[in-house]
Amino acid sequence: MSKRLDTTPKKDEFRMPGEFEQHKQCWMIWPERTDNWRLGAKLAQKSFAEIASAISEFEPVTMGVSKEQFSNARQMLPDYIRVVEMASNDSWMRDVGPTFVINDKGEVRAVDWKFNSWGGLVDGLYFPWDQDDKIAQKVCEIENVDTYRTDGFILEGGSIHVDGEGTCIVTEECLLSKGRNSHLTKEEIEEKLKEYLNIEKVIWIKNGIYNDETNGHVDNICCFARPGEILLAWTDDEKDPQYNISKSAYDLLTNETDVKGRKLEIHKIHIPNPIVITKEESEGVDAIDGTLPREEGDRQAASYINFYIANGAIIFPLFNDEKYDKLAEEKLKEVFPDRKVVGVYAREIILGGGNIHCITQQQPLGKSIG
Ligand code: KQY
Repeated sequence: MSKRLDTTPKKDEFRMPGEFEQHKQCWMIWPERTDNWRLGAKLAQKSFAEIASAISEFEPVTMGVSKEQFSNARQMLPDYIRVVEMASNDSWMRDVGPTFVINDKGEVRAVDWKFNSWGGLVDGLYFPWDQDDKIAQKVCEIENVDTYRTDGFILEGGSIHVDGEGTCIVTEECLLSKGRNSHLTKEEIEEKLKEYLNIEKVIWIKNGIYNDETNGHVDNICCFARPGEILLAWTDDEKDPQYNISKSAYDLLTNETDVKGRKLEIHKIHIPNPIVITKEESEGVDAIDGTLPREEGDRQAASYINFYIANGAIIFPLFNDEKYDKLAEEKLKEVFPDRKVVGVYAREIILGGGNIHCITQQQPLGKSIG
């Protein structure tokens, strides 16, 4: 049985592990909404199936699927991927799923953040979001994991990255956005992160990737490879609007230390050449009031940082970019010499507003019941 707890992970000595620590499994949600995914979501489903299959070479994958899509998903996914019926509003497990925390005994619990579609009625991406806000609890019911619910504090999993040793990175653009916790000061938000992730230091970079519809989630611009080491999305093109954003993050991170006093080693990964929505792609998306439109010519927030760290592997997005796909792969191999680096073509995912990290959520290997 999964219980709601009224303490906090910090009080109970549970911490969020780094993504590079060992996993029990990966969670995903099947895409189907036709106002976000073009051509009835068929192409996105194929991409999600490819990503799930790539991850399942390294750790078990569970896919949440609506009752309408259950049979289709079941036949599109290999047998060894577990498929469970789960209502949702879309398919961003990183943001709507639980943030798992562990303690020194290997017990696993989870934080169930309140979710409001990346900005609620201020600048949220679709309405309603009531089913998405129940996903974390549903996952934890299936896994018999007790949860900390943060009513009164809104957060998505893609807006935080931790090193598992007490340091967290976030962007001001996202965590201080009007549509999330505008009733709280920056210091109060920092206190919430400290309580629920059991960290002691928050590093605030200013912005995320240019034009990122999540108000600049950190998981698209930088992440920890391991404690003390960071990967940062970069461009050498000073005319690109991404240049000043990445330069400002680089300067800030270069002068920062983590909670243990270590200087951060920063690895730059160049973004792909600009990716824009074509006329055909735009016309394939249903227009619905209340959902962010997908318009021809819109630049996508494409970045290779949006990869998933699986047990023994890195699953990263490819964009068919002749130069930068290869460079990203080489850099990832250099930074993660002990992991297999696997690229999966992910244009369909970026057209929906995110990438591989945004559609996955790791569950740490602990000794949770069930
Ligand atoms: O990138 C993400 N973490 C989520 C993007 C949501 C896009 C909704 N259309």
